[in-house]
Amino acid sequence: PRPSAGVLPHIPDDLTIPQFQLDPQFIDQWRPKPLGDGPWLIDDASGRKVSVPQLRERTQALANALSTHYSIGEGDVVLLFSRNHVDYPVAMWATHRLGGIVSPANPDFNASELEYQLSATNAKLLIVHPEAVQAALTAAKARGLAQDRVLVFDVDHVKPPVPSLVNVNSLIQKGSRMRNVPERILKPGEGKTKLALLSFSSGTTGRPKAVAIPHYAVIANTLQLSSHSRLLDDSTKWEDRRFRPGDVSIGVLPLYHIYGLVVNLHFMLYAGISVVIVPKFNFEGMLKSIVRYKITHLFIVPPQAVLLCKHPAMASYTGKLNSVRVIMTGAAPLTDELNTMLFALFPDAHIGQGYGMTETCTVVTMWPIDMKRGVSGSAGELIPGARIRILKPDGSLGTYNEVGELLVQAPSNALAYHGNAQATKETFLDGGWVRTGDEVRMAPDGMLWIVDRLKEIMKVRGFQVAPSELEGSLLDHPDVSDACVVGVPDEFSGEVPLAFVVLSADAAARLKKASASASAALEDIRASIIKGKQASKPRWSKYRS
Ligand code: AYL
Repeated sequence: PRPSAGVLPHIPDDLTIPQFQLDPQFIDQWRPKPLGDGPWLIDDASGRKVSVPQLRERTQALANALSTHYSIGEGDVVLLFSRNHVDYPVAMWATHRLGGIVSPANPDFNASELEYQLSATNAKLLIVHPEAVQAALTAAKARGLAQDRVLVFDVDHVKPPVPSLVNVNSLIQKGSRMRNVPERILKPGEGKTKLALLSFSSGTTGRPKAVAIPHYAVIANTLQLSSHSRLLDDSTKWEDRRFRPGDVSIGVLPLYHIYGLVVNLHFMLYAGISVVIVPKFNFEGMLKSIVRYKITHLFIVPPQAVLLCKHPAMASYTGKLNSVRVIMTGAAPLTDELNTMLFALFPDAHIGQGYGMTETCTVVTMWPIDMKRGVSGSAGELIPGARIRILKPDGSLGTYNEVGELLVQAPSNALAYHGNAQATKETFLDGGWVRTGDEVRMAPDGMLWIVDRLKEIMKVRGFQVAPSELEGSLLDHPDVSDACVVGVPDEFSGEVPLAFVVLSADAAARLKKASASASAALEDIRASIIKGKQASKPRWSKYRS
């Protein structure tokens, strides 16, 4: 660490996430005093605010109902299949209060993708967004889960397609009239192994796997970020603070992904910063909300930076976005060009990158907080508590300026791939080191540069895409006998998949015939053009199929 780096405080290993995040005896002990009665979670569309004490009450009430009516308890997995929602954290923390584990899923999954996650986690209950009900019911049925194990978040003006399903709000009402169920208390040290989350990641290869994340990991990363950003250091002047109680961030990142969940929810609330909860990212909607809520903090992925730099709607927002003081991108590389454009667009803001992965329960490096801007192109410096090794291709350890695979040891590291000993052995090494599959170089000034991705995974709009999963889908098609998927660069998405396929003999024969007809059609058209006549429609349509 540089001499000016933050000091890591004690990381409690006997607290659950909701105790740490919601209970005044813990949160008030460490975090800076909030301003007024904030921070809040704010529903983007309605502007409805929920304070931390209200979150605590709703969490307790839902825990009462989940325990009494659904018998959720020690070790049970609750799968959240939803867009962002103000009750998303309530559902998560209620499960934690009961000793349960939360597995967050991408709300755009189809029924078979969800079924895979349900089966990998052996989930007992699904809490879903009304738009995701159909897929949830199909997947639940395939897994033999009864329909009444699907609960629905309440969304104004959106009626769930199956009215008989129970909604979360009514359960909270019921639970608030019940006697409080006892909460799960951890023994000293137990936080390091007691699972809180099963988040999905492919790691270095193959299909997504359930990453076993204990309570301690989320608390650790929150405190690491706090110390990196000098949140707990009273000597940092107010004007120099990047994160101040009373600030407002916008939650356009999905909460089912670790970046949104840890950085934009747990770290923000801990820092006393409110979060505007946005169910679905929409660029012009985000601009309107930045103005409406005077947003100070933007946590985004590079494609959203592309929009900020290049979207035509930005023309009508000149001078209107100056409430924004901090912009952090992460989850995929940010090009030098975009970095420079962002600096020009927000000349007064602190702008930089963070780097990390689901397996390290989020942030490993971040731009140096005492610098106004990160070094363009660099992922920043290690945050307190994180240690790295650089493994050179010959198997020896590298030093500054040498390129090799990054290994990370951090208090926030996950424990394993749940139920997958083989994959665990390859990624979670002895001594608590996680293999990242990223090729990096550390400059002598402590800045980390991500040089390349050694692993098979591609990053499409910041999301992991496993080529092997797409190859598997292609191989399911009767006309395909082999397939290979690679990533190709794309200005907006970072990367997009490109598939090469070998057709089955039968399909190849059909294609040959079709292309012979297509060439004949083209010949006809060319001939007719040469003759100065337009190709007649009926003749063309004969070949089109
Ligand atoms: P997962 N630059 C280049 N590649 C990156 C960066 C970055 N700044 N951040 C993440 N990646 C890639 O689990 C890298 O290949 O991320 C890494 O192994 O979906 C992979 O993404 C991890 O993919 C932040 C903001 C961490 C975001 C994140 C993303 C964590 C989840 C820290 O400050």
